[in-house]
Amino acid sequence: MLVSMATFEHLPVRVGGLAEAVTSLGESLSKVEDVMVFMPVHGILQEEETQAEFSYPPDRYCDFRIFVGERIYPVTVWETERRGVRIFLFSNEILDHPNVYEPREMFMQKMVHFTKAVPGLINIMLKKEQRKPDVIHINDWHCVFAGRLVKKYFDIPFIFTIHRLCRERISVHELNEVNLSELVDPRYLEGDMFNIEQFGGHHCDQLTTVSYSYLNEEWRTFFSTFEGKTTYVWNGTDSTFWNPEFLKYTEHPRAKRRELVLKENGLADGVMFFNVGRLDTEQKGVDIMLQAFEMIMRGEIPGSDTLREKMRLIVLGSGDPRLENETRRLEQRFPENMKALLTYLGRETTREYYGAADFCLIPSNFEPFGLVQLEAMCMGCIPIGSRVGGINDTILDLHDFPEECTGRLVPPRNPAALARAMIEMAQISLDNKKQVMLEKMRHRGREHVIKNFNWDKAAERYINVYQNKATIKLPFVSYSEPY
Ligand code: NHF
Repeated sequence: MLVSMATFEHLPVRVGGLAEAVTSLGESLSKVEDVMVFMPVHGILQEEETQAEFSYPPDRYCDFRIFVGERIYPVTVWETERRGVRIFLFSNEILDHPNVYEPREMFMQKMVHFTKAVPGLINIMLKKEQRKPDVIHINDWHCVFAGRLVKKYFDIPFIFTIHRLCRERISVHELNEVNLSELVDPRYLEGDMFNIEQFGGHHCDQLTTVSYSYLNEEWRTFFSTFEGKTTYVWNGTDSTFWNPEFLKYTEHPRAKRRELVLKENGLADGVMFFNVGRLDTEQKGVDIMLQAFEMIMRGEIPGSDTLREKMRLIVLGSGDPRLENETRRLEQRFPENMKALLTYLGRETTREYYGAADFCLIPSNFEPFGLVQLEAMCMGCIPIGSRVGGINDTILDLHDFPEECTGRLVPPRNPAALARAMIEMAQISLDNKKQVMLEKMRHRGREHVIKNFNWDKAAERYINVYQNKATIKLPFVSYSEPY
């Protein structure tokens, strides 16, 4: 089968988890199928990272023109390769813009150019290679219109994966302006606007999202409309990279590594909690975590008066300036307990933190899948996460599954509940009699991820989706499906 994947992110272009997901999936699919990726070039052609990631220099695959509004734009498609995947990078004055999603006006233009350029490439591919993709796998709403046109003009099945619902709408006027009125379908209009994900859901052959719980949570609001052609495919993670064997202090026991890492950050040894990722309120719930930590430090949570001295929190990531300020404020208030690293330190350094911390906090308000909990479990760092989306599907909770547990789940948007779980886990970690139990939990976490959440498994399931063999039946239940 020739699988084509359309996306706005693929390493080295990385804004969020989408890049990791598409890159890793492509790589795993390419072990069994022919895979090509279509992406706007986002101005990365000359960059060092591109040269390291892709075979270089790329070949000029083709040139053609597209009509947008009253203008004709040239498009060049560059072809390169990464670990068995053919990568097609679309370039012109709009598609070269280095920002992926901003500003909105530029991003919308990029989407329009990409929509028109993808069928342009397939047309040329038909002539050059006498073949066309057997499926087009669309990742997130930005590529939906390209999927629709490819299906319409080349009769290629269109698979739509929602990595995160964005509920983005576009006006009929905007589409008319760029001569895409053929996409306007009165059935999906809400006034003058239409919802692009709804449109994608209606036109695709198969609709997927990235976890069972997210599908369940958004069933009523979105997915139920597409019952019968909808399913979920879990993401995976690369357990060969997220591996304690590669740690700088790998020969030391975990407690020693923690002591060293805390010392590097100017903190004395204690119970170490770690949070990594984008500082964001809407999805990632970082504000909830900061509130929970403050409640503990103020002694407001049962048990915290005796334990607060020992609590350590390291926050690694940047984002919303208000949250950055709030994180700094707490750090200044509790300098012996907290360290804020408001930056991105790269995967290798992040791995050192997972390899040293006792617990990883994932306080998301919603999370379609989430990769942090998998990375943490791979590194023996016990996750404490919200009972939502992929976090709920991947962590086996201490109280729900006493024999099989890999972490702790707490209700979302609830700082007191998170704080109580942190105290509970800190008490366990300080109890000598419970060390063996914690060790087992760390070990099981890594095994659980390796077995159930790897990209080869995801690729296998996507192939079933491409062949129309995977849908799930109602009714839903409120807990995860068995693995
Ligand atoms: O892991 C890749 C990622 C997910 O939960 C994540 C998200 C965006 O919000 O599928 O996409």
